[in-house]
Amino acid sequence: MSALREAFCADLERAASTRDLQDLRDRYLGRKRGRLVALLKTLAGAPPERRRALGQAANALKQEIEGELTARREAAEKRRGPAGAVDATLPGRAPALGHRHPLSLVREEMESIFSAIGFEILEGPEAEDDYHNFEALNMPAAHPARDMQDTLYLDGSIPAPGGGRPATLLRTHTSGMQIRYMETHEPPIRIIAPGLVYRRDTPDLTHSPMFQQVEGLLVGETVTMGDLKGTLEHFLRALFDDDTRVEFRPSFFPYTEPSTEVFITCVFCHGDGCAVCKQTGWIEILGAGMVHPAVFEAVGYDAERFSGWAFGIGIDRVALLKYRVDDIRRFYGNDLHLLEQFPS
Ligand code: 2NL
Repeated sequence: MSALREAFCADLERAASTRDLQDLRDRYLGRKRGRLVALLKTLAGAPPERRRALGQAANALKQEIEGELTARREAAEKRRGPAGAVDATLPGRAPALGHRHPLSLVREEMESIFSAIGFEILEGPEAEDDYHNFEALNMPAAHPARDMQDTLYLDGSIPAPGGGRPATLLRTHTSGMQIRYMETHEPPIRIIAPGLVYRRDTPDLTHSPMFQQVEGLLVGETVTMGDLKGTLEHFLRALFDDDTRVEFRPSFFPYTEPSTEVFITCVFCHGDGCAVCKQTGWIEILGAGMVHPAVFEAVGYDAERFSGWAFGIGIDRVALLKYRVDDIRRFYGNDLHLLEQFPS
């Protein structure tokens, strides 16, 4: 009898849940296989003069066990609160973390490469005025780049042929921020301007009316095309591969002279020739050049004293190449199957 009592006490000590308590009740008090029932049965074979005392002791033990089990269960229920209530003692569910957007990953990588070599990061408005987006960049009123085909105007402010009120528009590049910075700061300057830009384009595999760009600008007294080439080569090798080769070919932009379009060895075939690089082994990755004197004049810099270089690179295009994504529209589709593949 006392052995049974000790066994029960030990088991009760180990019971951790209401489930364990129910198990204990079955094992000790169960009608068919309960240990107490088994004990009562053995009493039938005890000497008649002791049977009564043993029966009483067994009943007392039964009540004690029942009492203990009930007390434990009630204590557990009290901790848990009313039925259906939250069990505050359960471990919490881990919150689902979001993921970095591939375009954010590429933008942050570009920002950290330029931060490390002393460039400041600028942010500014997506709604821009005609002057900072075009005029100050040597693109006068009749310039084809200002064509309504390319620019999204705001408030129906499409410029009237004879002038009228100044147009506001969605910036077609982030140059406006750099113009504003030059208006308020003297050289030397080293800045990059990342952000969303807008063009009136029909979406397809490689075009989106909204995309992201990083522009960079460096101005000082002795800045040369050699500085441009060395810095951009460093940038592109840090962004892609250490052994990426970089080629500078002549080009034209209204705001730089001379201008260059910059190619890297194809990230898919490493120069052997494939479908992506159209068998050339090279991929065009950015545009750049020496800042046009007309831009310096617009911001009040002495173009005889100062020189500088600038570049512009599309974040989307880099992300397509780096992450082997086949369609720029995927970056703006909010599709979790794409987004969940990138880190938190
Ligand atoms: C491209 C390349 C480019 C710039 C952007 C720039 C900015 C200022 C002054 C001079 Cl404030 N230039 N930006 C220069 C060269 C190229 O973009 O592929 N654009 C579509």
